Amino acid sequence: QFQATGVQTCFHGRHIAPQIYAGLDGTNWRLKDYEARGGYQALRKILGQDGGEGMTPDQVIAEVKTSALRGRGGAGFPTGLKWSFMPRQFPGQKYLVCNSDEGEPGTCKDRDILMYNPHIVIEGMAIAAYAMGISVGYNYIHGEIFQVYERFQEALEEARAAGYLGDNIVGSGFSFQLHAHHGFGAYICGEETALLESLEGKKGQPRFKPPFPASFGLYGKPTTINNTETFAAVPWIIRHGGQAYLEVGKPNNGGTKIFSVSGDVERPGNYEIPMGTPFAKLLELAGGVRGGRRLKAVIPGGSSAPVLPAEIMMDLTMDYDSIAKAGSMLGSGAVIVMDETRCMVKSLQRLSYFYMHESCGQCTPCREGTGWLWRVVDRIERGLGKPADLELLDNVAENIMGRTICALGDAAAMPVRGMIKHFRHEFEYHVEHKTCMVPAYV
Ligand code: L3W
Ligand code: SF4
Repeated sequence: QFQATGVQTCFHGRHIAPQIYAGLDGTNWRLKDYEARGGYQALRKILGQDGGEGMTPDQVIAEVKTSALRGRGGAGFPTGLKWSFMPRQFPGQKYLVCNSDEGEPGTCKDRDILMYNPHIVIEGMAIAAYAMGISVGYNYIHGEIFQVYERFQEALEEARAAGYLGDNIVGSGFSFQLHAHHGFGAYICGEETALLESLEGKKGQPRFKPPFPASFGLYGKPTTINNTETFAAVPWIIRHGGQAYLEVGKPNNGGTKIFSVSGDVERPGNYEIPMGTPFAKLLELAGGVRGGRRLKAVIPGGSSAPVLPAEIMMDLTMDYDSIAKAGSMLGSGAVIVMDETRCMVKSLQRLSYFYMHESCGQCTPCREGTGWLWRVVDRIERGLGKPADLELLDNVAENIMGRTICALGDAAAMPVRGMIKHFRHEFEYHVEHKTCMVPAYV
């Protein structure tokens, strides 16, 4: 499935200190394999099995806080802090939700985790449920990846049969029911509140925040939503300790991160490396720029992240703070590499089309603005642009940002501003010469 699309799966072995992908070979996803790798030991540990003392929910949350684990879905929000927002003594139902609605262009890490190491997500969710006193959870899986959904269902059945899910887990008295839900493929359902609406059976449109899901989530009840990779990081933290996880990465950026490297590299694929690893090292793991060409630019965190020119990117390390300081974001870790033959106008034309297509249409600046951005970039690309179009693009982007219900509006506007900031000369050339300055497109 992945190889058909030219992306190498996680078991190519070119990782650095992997925690989630460690030991995977493409076949060893079953419960017995996971247990042989030390799987479910963290859950057993907190539940006081195997002669241990167990851990209280507060101790589990404290360990996750120490680890400096940050949300792997895009925002990088501190996971331990998010878990501590959940009300403790809530009289009704609380929910735990895993966001596996991976749809960000360039991102293909979560489907790999679910396909080749599904039990690590189940264990991470069970630990999270224990820490927050939650008895029901859902994993919302992107609609277009049927095989992954089926694989996760099989893993759920194995975990239930072994007593790791359901009532009275491993005889501890703790109960957690976990279900899989198959989405329908809309990008916007990856936005956490649109996902909740969709899970409730409604049209997947974002809700206004606040209130945040921690106070008004699924069916209006307190809910914690984390990304697949975030949950997958938790068993390692519990087994080895938050401090050890923090030390694998760098301060405020604990642990490893999976990067989906695509575009003009020799070996596109998913690479798990410690936070703070130089970008140059990641590029080397991915085989370098394809055909020995010159690196031109990199989108470091999925299509919503502003593009960075090669000369800036080559000096950066792969972590939230380093990429943010350079004016972009680590996002979901999708690294899109562009070589010297790529036309930035053409690239932006495609990105703008995506956001116009995926806007849910609820708010005017996004619904109208994304279409406007695409039409202007499209006419520049086709040689019909006017000199005033660059200011117009900037103006439309500025008027979308911060004026919409969810982050999709900003995500559509930021790449436009990034492209024009760093590659203005290419847009001007298109307008003036009615053609492209990049040789491959002439
Ligand atoms: C309680 C508060 N909870 C924040 C929670 C909030 C959420 C998390 C982060 O956007 C980004 C976006 C995309 N009380 C809280 C609170 N929270 N303050 O913390 O919140 P936020 O608003 O910073 O981000 P978000 O709305 O979750 C996510 C970017 O990710 N993105 C998209 C990635 C797409 C995928 C994919 O396809 N797999 O991940 C890529 O970069 O642009 O900036 O849970 O509730 N006071
Ligand atoms: Fe919908 Fe766009 Fe508004 Fe988000 S910003 S709610 S996608 S119209």
